[in-house]
Amino acid sequence: PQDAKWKIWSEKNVKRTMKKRGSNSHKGTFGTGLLVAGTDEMPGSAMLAGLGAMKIGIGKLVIATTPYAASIIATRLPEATYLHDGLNKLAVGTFPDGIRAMAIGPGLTDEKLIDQVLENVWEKEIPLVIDAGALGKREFAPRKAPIIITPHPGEFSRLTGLSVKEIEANRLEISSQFALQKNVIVVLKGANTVIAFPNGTGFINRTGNAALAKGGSGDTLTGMILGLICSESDITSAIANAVYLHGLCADELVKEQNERSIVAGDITNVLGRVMNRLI
Ligand code: NPW
Ligand code: AMP
Ligand code: MG
Repeated sequence: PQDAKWKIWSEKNVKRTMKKRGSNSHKGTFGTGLLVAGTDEMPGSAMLAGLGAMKIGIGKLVIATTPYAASIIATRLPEATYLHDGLNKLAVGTFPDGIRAMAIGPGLTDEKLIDQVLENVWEKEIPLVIDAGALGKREFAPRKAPIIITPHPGEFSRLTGLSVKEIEANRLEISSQFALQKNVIVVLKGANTVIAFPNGTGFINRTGNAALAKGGSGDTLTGMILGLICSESDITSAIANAVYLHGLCADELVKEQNERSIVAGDITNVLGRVMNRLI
């Protein structure tokens, strides 16, 4: 990028900002995250996000989802705990204790309930990741704790009213303007994912490839972002590292398999291997 306010997030940055866990650390050190995701029709979205959060190092994870989705997810992710009918419970204000960060959206469809949940968490001082089904057009009222939105260009088009073509032609400027105007952190996905901060600065990510152009990749990323903002102290590098590692896993996977055959669930299978090279 020509502009000094934009920086490419590099391997060097990852190595500088991600550290080994302290030998005296315990699960409480790495925080409890709340993932609000998944429906009976899309249980996999919550499973993929859950795997992302847990395999990147979160301490504990609560998944608010339907009982049916929970029963499926728990077979692959018994390490998480579940808030049955979580969307309904959170909508009436029942909120689990000790939550350090929250992500909402993958696989969700009930806009009315989502809006109620968002209203209830708006005053809570925890970082909030908003993705997929929770990315409806909204005002983004002032909030003390950070808001991170993770749209793909189609979702960003719905949020901004601009066409996908306009967005793709001007990714840096448009995401940066939105971040500044709404005071949110924008993760505009797609090849060369852009991370724009409300202070006008931003990062560009160079990892990742077309193997990620498949259902569930974004859900996995949302979980990875939740996992790192919960377990790392600096939110800026936590978001950038999650995006970097998500792409790096895909770059690792294409060494062994054709990009067509890679599925979103493969991403977290190699996450531990790629992190071992960096941390
Ligand atoms: P097109 O098709 O290119 O003309 P939607 P979604 C447009 C859940 N999932 N990247 C595109 O236009 C998610 O979590 C569950 C992507 C189309 O009009 C959500 O809750 C899975 N799209 C829900 O499904 C696996 C682009 O945007 C629209 C684009 C819907 O999410 C799959 C697509 O967006 C999925 O993750 C771009 N670069 N550019 C599961 N296994 O449970 C333009 N578009 O309608 O929000 O659909 O992203 O699939
Ligand atoms: P979603 O559309 O929400 O499932 O998110 C897709 C994820 O895959 C995002 O993290 C994108 O950045 C990533 N992705 C999709 N296509 C590509 C591509 N061609 N190159 C790099 N990353 C991609
Ligand atoms: Mg998505």
